[in-house]
Amino acid sequence: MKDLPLNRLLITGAAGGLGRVLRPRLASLARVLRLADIAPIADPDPRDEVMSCDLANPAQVDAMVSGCDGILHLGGISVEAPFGPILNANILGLYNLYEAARRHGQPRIFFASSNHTVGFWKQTDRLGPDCTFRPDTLYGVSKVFGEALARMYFDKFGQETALVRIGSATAQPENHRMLGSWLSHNDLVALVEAVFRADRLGCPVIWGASANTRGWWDNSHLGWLGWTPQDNAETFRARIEATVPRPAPDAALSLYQGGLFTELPIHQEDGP
Ligand code: NAI
Ligand code: 15L
Repeated sequence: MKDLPLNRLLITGAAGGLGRVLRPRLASLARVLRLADIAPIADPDPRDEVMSCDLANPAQVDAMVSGCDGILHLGGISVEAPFGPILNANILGLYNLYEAARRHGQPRIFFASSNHTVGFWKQTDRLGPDCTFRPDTLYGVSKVFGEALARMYFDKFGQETALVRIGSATAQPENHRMLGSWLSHNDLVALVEAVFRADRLGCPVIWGASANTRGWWDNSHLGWLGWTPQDNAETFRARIEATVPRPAPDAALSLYQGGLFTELPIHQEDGP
């Protein structure tokens, strides 16, 4: 375990939902946070560095990664979308990021992958780290690409990455599906810290979920990481039962781990 493990931690997607949650809570990880996004970043801390960067632009990505010894990669398209933006941000963007990392000392990477890499597994299935991918969207497919790319850079060059298949990282679980998929903000912060404080990381698959009684994912291969989620969506079950209509048993929200994403169409560039 390292005390202050990093000199400069890059946070991509820093203007996004999780970026805004995590930024103020990671001060103990690095001397400097470098915040990057294609969108404007509101209210940075005065000690933070702010950079505008399109992940699809290799020169901008190179400058963004230069001088960083850790990368929290949150940036990109985070839901289903037409293939063009996904291709640019999540596929070309990942390639640009890993090539820049290779040129700049191989900073450790926390890759925000997603449960939508395995979304067509049933909620009655229990998954370990070696399960078959069953992506439910082009978005999920792009995260499968990201995991495969990271694995190749590890096997070929020793580039360390945490492949974190985040479930539903919200302040509280919001529906019946999230009783299985929820990742609390506190547990996410603790996971980011564990990933960057570990002496050695390698390239593990990590299920990004709290200790949910109704969870679907097995993290028992991660004893060495020192991350023990503390929260449990079950705490909110009574409120959800009382306030959120229970979906029909044969509805996607009840059947599949990826929920409604399994039902989404292939979005066209200028169509629905
Ligand atoms: P978000 O959509 O709020 O934030 C993503 C950020 O990436 C945005 O600020 C956006 O401007 C930026 N971005 C998009 N295209 C870009 C480009 N071409 N170049 C540079 N920046 C670009 O997403 P959120 O919720 O904060 O999630 C963060 C990451 O975690 C995403 O990669 C998402 O796929 C992943 N994730 C999130 C989950 C959640 O529950 N919030 C669940 C599973 C995965
Ligand atoms: C994700 O991958 C998305 O980024 C997020 O917006 C949620 O939809 C989450 O998965 C989820 O499955 O709840």
